Amino acid sequence: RTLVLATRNAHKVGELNAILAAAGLDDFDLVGADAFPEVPDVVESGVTFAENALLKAHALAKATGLPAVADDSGLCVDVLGGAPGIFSARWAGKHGDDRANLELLLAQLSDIQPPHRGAHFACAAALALPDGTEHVVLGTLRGTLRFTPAGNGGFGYDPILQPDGYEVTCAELTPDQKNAISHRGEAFRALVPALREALQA
Ligand code: ITT
Repeated sequence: RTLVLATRNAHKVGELNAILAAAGLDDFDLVGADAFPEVPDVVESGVTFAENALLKAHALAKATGLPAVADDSGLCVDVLGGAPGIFSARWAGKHGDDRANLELLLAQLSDIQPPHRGAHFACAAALALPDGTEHVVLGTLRGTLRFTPAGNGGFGYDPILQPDGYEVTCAELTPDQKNAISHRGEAFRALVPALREALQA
């Protein structure tokens, strides 16, 4: 059985492989969107994580005739009213420039003192089937934003988010530790029953 992963973000692919394998879902081939270069990227025109995840999953399921999963995710900062949110990957202008995005955000928050530095990661995990059937679930990870980055693990804003109940940032956790508590782990574990059904069909 083949499941198509509607993402070009290599960090997400790595985390998803580990999350789904740990959930006991390892009897299928996970193929990335890069295996279908003829399928154009969708415009992420939704206004929520769920809408964008569904747009990405449906586009690939329709184009390939295979079940497709997508992840739309980001960091939502309390004092910024939830920004960067769905714009997290291009907050500083250039899509996927993690370092610039993180530095701009830290600069914007330089005057904000605890306890006003609360934020959460959010992830919408979507599954779409070629017949148009869809499932979407959300996961979150709540924490506090540091003033300076710490750690080399993970990606994106991981070096500045310290999860509630931890003294380290997400980038200082091991991959397994991060996946066990992360927004992505929570969302994709909730999607597992629908994934099993789709893969057995
Ligand atoms: P695809 O659309 O191809 O999946 P993308 O990187 O464009 O890849 P998104 O639009 O969902 O994906 O943006 C996700 C951004 O949110 C990502 O670039 C990070 O800045 C941030 N982000 C998401 N999950 C994160 C995590 O686990 N740790 C740190 N930052 C994360």
